[in-house]
Amino acid sequence: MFYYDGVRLTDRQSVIDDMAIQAPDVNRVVSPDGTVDERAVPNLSRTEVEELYRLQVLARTFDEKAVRLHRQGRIGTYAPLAGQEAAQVGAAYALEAGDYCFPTYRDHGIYLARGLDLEDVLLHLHGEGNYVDREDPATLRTFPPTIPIATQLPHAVGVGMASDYRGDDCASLVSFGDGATSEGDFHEGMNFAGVFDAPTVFFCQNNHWAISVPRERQTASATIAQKADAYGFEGVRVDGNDVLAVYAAVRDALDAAKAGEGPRLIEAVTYRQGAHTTTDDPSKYRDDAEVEAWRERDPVERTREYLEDAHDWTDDEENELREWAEQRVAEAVVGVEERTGMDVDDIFEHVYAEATPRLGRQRGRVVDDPEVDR
Ligand SMILES: Cc1ncc(C[n+]2csc(CCOP(=O)(O)OP(=O)(O)O)c2C)c(N)n1
Ligand SMILES: [Mg+2]
Repeated sequence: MFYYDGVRLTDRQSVIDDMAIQAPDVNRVVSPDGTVDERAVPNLSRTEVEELYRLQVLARTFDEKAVRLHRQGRIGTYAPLAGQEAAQVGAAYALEAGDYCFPTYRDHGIYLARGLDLEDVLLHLHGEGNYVDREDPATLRTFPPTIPIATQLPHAVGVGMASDYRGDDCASLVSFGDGATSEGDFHEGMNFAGVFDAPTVFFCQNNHWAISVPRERQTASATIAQKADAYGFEGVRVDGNDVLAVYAAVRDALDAAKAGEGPRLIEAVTYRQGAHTTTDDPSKYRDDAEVEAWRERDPVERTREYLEDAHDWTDDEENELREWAEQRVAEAVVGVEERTGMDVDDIFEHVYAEATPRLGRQRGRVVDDPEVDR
């Protein structure tokens, strides 16, 4: 059992509130119990809803494989996305090709939904490539994942403002976590966006943890969405495990941004089912009961049940999809492992346009070192 300031972590009010099926301030289309708010269902065809499900299954399958690959020493440290599939896929699916997207280290689902090849995502985890190497970055409009927390927010606002000045009909979407809201860059980005009416959607995946720091130690605000008030624009809360609700909220915010209505903050209430990364052990700081309670609200399951009820999704279609996902992931692993790999001195690339003297000296030492396995 884990306590913070005498409060048992599983009894935390915000976690209980966020789990409440009828929490009044959380927008939902499909409730955890399967009830559908028909008025809120976005206008998507069966094929499109199927695509939202297919991408979540692919993300989950990829995620499970990546954790195993790390355990076998075949990739570097990995940040699992399990539990956040609906948030990531729903948000990325709402983007149009011309929009810009700024994901983080946990957003593998955003990359997949944005159309990146699985191999490109895996390549980065191999220590090679930066997600966009094999694509034309100008057409992809999706940036490499940011690891320094919140630094991507001012970038996304800058890109939004630039698009606005140029009169381009597009918006930028920036993804970040609950922990990122404590960073200066969060406030600077939000402030600029509010003052300059940037067409930027701030998409916060509140997964209730920032490594071992629980949500209520992150901020004394009742919600993350309400932080938008201070910057003069709207903040909304959405059930992050409800893919249709996430899609609808992000689509609405992007449309408003493109119509000149300025920025919006979306708090997607979700949960990090796994470890922070494959080098973290969450059993040291959180109760299994909390994890179990959120597993019962699994986003992938919820979408499948909705597809069955609303679109007669069959067992055969389900089995076919699962096999397809397993095969796609297996092929990507083979494809990446067959590559010859990178040269050790490549690690000195991509920091500065021209190496600084110190970096040059370091590179020289590595290149000359007979111990380095090239
Ligand atoms: C500027 C900065 N400070 C600290 C860290 C170390 N760090 C890595 S992940 C993380 C927690 C981030 O939590 P959150 O924003 O909620 O995202 P999540 O990992 O839950 O997706 C921290 C503090 C970092 N990467 N960058
Ligand atoms: Mg978090």
